[in-house]
Amino acid sequence: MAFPVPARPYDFNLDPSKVALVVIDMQRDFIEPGGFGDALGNDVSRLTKIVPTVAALIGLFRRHGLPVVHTREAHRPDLSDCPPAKRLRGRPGLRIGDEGAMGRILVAGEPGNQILAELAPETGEIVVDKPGKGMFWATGLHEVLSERGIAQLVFAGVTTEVCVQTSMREANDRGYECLLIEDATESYFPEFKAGAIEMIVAQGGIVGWATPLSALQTAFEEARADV
Ligand code: C5J
Repeated sequence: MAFPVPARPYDFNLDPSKVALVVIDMQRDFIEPGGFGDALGNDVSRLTKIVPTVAALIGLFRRHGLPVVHTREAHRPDLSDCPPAKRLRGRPGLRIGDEGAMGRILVAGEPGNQILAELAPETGEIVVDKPGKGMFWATGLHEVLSERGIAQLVFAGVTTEVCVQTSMREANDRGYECLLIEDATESYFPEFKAGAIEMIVAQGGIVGWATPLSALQTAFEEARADV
């Protein structure tokens, strides 16, 4: 049975029979020192801080037997799915495909491309390697979710204004209702995180809803007490 989750801009009506959790790009390249995010000059410690919250959110979905999707920003080793416009952008010390401290940057199968051990996918969970910022571009994920009757997505991961927001916008256009867990997402830039959340919930939830993990946990507990 669906139940309300207090959220902005108004309650999110969560239906456990239709919902999945999506954890975006919690991979070593973005979060650990020596990875791609670090090479771009970012303070990765901001991202490390959300790991316990993301782990608790994943645990909540697993305890309720609800589906969990994990994404990685990952390219094929021959980089045939990495447009030159993406590889050549900016002036980083390391580019996509270059050898870094944790193997080749953003290349599938490399150590730096792995999801953090604390958040590792369990057998049966969906793992998506995405060559773009959005999780639907060139992944076939919409078909997989549609087959399972998923119509609502709860979002976590990094970074809020890049891959998380892009994926939420893509999900919107495909008809999903989207709830972002505010303390389970992070950006290298606090003002970008805050701005992205405001953009998502503005205009009556033009992209979706946002709420802290505690509100989701309480809503699950109250829904169970009502049964
Ligand atoms: C970026 C991401 N920031 N996962 N990727 O390039 O947000």
